[in-house]
Amino acid sequence: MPRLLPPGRLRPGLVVLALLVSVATAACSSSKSSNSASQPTTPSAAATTAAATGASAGATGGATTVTVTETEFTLHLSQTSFTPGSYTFVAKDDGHVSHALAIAGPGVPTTQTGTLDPGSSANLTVTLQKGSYELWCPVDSHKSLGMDTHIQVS
Ligand SMILES: [Cu+2]
Repeated sequence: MPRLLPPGRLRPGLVVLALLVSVATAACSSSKSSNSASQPTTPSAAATTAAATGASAGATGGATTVTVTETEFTLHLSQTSFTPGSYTFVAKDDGHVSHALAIAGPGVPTTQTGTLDPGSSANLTVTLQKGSYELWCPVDSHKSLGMDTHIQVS
């Protein structure tokens, strides 16, 4: 291997380090450059199509936000009438103990937030179809204590 640097000008340790770095860099770039997905797809076109489809279907665009206020031991939803579409449930722990929010129903396997401390909140975005969905607090036995409700999407 030819010398890359005049040995007299650098301390041996630095030369070794420089060689190691260049070898590592070469190995890294050669292994990555083979056939990694350097394919810049065109998400803008897809987004445009989706937006157009949504508009023709009469959707408002983004998800509808529904606030779910959690206290001991009830759930209060800011709206109770639902049509199919995308919804973001904002779970707000307005109580004195930790809560969380779970939802399940057609097309939505059980999905839940992490545990919320009192005063905090978390989002749960799901796509609702026609049918019945259940929302509940999965913490301890809160569900059986009353933190359980069903919504009808029609
Ligand atoms: Cu709870």
